[in-house]
Amino acid sequence: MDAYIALGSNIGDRELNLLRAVAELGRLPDSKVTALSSFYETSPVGPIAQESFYNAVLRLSTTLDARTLLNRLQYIESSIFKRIRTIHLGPRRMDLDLLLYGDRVLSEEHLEVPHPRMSERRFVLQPLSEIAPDLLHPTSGKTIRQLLAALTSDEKVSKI
Ligand code: PH2
Ligand code: MG
Ligand code: MG
Repeated sequence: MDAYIALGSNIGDRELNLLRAVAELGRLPDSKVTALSSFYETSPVGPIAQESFYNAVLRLSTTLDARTLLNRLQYIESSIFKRIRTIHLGPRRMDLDLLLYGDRVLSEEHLEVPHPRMSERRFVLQPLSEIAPDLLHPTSGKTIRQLLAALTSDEKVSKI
């Protein structure tokens, strides 16, 4: 299965954090990183004033099921990056979000794919369109390129 994962960091050495996360994702069992976007510096989105983020997206070819993969992402956040869940949408050393799991549509507790906010976020769509512009978003039926073109927000997203 091809899964797409968004990476974000706005505490510490943001570039090093992304590199480390890519390496850890590549070490997951029965999984291989098959595409990686550029790294982007992005203005923080949401209600909290915080440092700018570095964001990226990668494709993982994996035989792990979606729930197991999600647990693995959370384990990397907490064990490698010592993330403690405090402020919702607040600063973090590493945030790993499961965007898409093949063309599955899942709506379970803590496991929603496609990620419910991905279509509004330039910091997700810009890197995703770099590696998968023609991929169909399973619920809207639009391509990633089309979703990106439809955005009106003026978030800053620049390649580093
Ligand atoms: N993540 C958030 C909230 N806001 N803004 C940017 N630019 N990048 C993020 O990864 C991000 C955010 C919550 O997960
Ligand atoms: Mg997130
Ligand atoms: Mg998250």
